[in-house]
Amino acid sequence: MLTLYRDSFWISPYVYSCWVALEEKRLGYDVVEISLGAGAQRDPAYADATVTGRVPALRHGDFVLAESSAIVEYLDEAFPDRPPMLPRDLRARARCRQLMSWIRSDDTMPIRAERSTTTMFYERASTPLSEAARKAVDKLFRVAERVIPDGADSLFGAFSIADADLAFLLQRLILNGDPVPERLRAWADALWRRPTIAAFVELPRKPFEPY
Ligand SMILES: N[C@@H](CCC(=O)N[C@@H](CS)C(=O)NCC(=O)O)C(=O)O
Repeated sequence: MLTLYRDSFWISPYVYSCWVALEEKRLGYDVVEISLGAGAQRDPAYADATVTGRVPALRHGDFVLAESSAIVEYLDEAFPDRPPMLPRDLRARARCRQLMSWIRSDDTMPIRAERSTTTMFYERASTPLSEAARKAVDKLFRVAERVIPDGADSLFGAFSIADADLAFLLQRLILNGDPVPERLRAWADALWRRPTIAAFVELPRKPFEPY
């Protein structure tokens, strides 16, 4: 009943969020590759079905949805008996949504550009961070310090998709050898060992072809 449309190299952070949510919920699903290099996201059938023609997308029966945050929230609501990916508490859920949006916002763009996901799963970055990226990193550390409770392994008392998203952003730096405060590094490394997340990291990947 469920199909995840994913990028060819498993390097999309947005595919990652959806895949982790599907795995955490132990939902059965098929996977269909959309080759961004070949422009498959612009194929009329895909573009029409997803409305916005972006990857990832989720098919559930005859309903197709794009945008990773919308997909994860849909999965929570469509399968309420499975572990939630957003906290059930009203304010924690709002904070989780805030972090999901912020992690995808312009504030983090220099980090995402200079420590792209190819540097996580293929070849490490070879250039130091620019001034703009260092400022973005400083803000990321301030945000992470505020939201990660001391000694806790998750932001809201149980795993949520914001844990997965924030750990992924921190791992862009950690994996590339950029300095990260010890508390944040330990937190992100512990999440990187979480079975669903470790399974994503270890997915077989074909050789990368730039697109
Ligand atoms: N905000 C979207 C971002 C999705 C996104 O940027 N997808 C990229 C691949 S990682 C894409 O579809 N690029 C091709 C295009 O926009 O034509 C989400 O959270 O799902």
